[in-house]
Amino acid sequence: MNGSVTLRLLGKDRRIVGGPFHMWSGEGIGLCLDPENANRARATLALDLADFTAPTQVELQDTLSDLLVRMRTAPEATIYIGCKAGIGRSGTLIAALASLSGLADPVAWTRQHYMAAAVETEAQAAAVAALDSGAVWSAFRARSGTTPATVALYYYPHNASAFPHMLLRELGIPFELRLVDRKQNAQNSQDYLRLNPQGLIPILIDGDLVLSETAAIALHLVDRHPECGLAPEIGTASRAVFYKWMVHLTNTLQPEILVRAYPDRHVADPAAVLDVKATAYRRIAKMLDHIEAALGAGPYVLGAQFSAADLFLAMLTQWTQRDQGAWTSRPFLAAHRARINARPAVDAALRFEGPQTR
Ligand SMILES: N[C@@H](CCC(=O)N[C@@H](CS)C(=O)NCC(=O)O)C(=O)O
Repeated sequence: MNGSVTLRLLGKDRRIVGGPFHMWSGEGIGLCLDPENANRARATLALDLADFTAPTQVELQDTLSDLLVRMRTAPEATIYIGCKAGIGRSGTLIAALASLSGLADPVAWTRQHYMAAAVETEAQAAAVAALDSGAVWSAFRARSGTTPATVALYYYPHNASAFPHMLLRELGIPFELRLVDRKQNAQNSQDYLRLNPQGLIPILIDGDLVLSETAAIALHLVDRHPECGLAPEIGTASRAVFYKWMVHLTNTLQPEILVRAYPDRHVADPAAVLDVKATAYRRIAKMLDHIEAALGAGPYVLGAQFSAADLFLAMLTQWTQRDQGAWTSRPFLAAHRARINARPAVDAALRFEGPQTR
């Protein structure tokens, strides 16, 4: 049985054919997943998996990063992924590639577009769900010799830096985190003010570049790493919609949440603090209603395609957690937040930053 799909990887549409590996013609890139296959010795790449078994995360990351290296050097090549019948193990690797390309529900997508019976066991589906794309990109860079210089992010847990922190982990690039200890008012220290005269977190250092503004940092990072596909291609309608959401989030919801968090900065009369807070909350609620309606079943901000805008939204919904029911009463936002937080790279960032206390 054969099937084929097209997936956008490394900024290009790639044709991926799956099936029994003995049917691979020898053209393009051949990935063999069946240790007993008659064609195994001719394979470009091989991962020996017994029938009905799932790859470990390390095996999956190694194999996918090797495959990406081959795709990079042979941009026009068809990729043939095969095992004994082309259903379970091959379906798993195709679903893992779909996940890497940012598609929502990659197993369901693979069953719909490749083969209805693809991905045969729960362990195979779980391996796809647990895939850490940042780890794959990082391994890909190490293997292709394209590892970028380390960037540094000045952060404080659960501040606006949380979004670029999650993004750096999704991109899988080497980075350093530098704590700006707000408990010690370090954002107003001489050293920090030299980097950001506004005394605001975050700042990204990339070579000679010192960049403030969360949204600008994210746009810079996705542009520097187009291979990761965390923003649609420049010049397309999807890219325009991506810009719309990035700008919308940075100039509506984010500043309004800051008003609610620091109402005292917006009043001359301390007695007005509660009113400012209540008004900001009402405005936040309206903005969340708008996002809830626009997001719909999504499941992502851009629909089927995961992007950096989802990390931005996830950070902001996280910030509204103190407003009882702000997102729990909005099912699409609640599902979005759960979906994004379950991503291995996001989970690693959140665990690093620790529980949000405010
Ligand atoms: N528009 C800026 C806002 C940054 C911002 O307000 N950061 C807050 C933390 S979430 C901060 O550094 N506050 C320190 C202070 O107000 O003293 C961005 O998105 O980077």
